[in-house]
Amino acid sequence: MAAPGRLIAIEGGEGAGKSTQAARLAALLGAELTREPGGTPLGEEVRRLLLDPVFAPLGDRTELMLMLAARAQHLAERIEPALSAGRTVVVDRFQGSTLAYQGYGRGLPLEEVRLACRLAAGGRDADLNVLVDVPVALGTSRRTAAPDRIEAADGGFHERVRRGFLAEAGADPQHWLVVDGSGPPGQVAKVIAAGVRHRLERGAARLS
Ligand code: Z5A
Repeated sequence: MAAPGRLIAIEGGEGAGKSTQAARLAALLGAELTREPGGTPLGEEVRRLLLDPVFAPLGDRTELMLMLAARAQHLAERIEPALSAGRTVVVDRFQGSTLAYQGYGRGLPLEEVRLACRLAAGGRDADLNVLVDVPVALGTSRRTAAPDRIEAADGGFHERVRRGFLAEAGADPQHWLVVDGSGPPGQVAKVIAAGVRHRLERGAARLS
């Protein structure tokens, strides 16, 4: 039987360059690449509902529960089978985003959000979270389309999200790697690759 694979989450605010970096890292590691909300047919449908401005304003707890419903299905259908088969999975956003957006950003009590995450994910969390950090204004300036429902929240919300990510990373440095995302994509990718390798060699997480 294969040794279980490892789950690496790429996190950050809007326009940080997460999707770009998640794709590069997955290619480098030969890992499975997926995203949240999404990653399964049901999850992608939930994502469409979550991001559609037509549903604004959506209740904060409704938003949390939809994010977590998509995650539960993602884990059951895709992530857990891949990890069990010994594959490394790179996921573009995971639990760190729920804490940052629904906890710090929306203001839901953090301990309730943590508990709800544990319930939805059966206790599964990323072995390593890579936070691609950029100032909010830089992330917003990289927007190429009309803002979706969550992007359209005010600047104060996005500042709280950024502070939330940094707080979570600062509180658990063993499971978080913080990378400055303001340089060119190739340069950011090199820093992530070196940081992930270093963590894996140190044993904080292990590649399959
Ligand atoms: N959300 C949540 O609230 N709770 C949860 O639990 C989860 C998610 C899981 C959708 O996610 C929303 O879901 C998200 C949080 C919420 N809402 N917000 N805001 P998403 O990942 O699809 O949303 P996003 O952050 O808005 O994606 P994004 O704007 O596409 O950002 P990105 O993935 O960080 O960046 P990118 O796609 O790699 O790049 C964006 C553009 O910048 C693109 O034109 C690139 O070519 C360019 N780019 C990328 N890197 C660079 C660098 N280094 N320099 C210059 N330009 C760059």
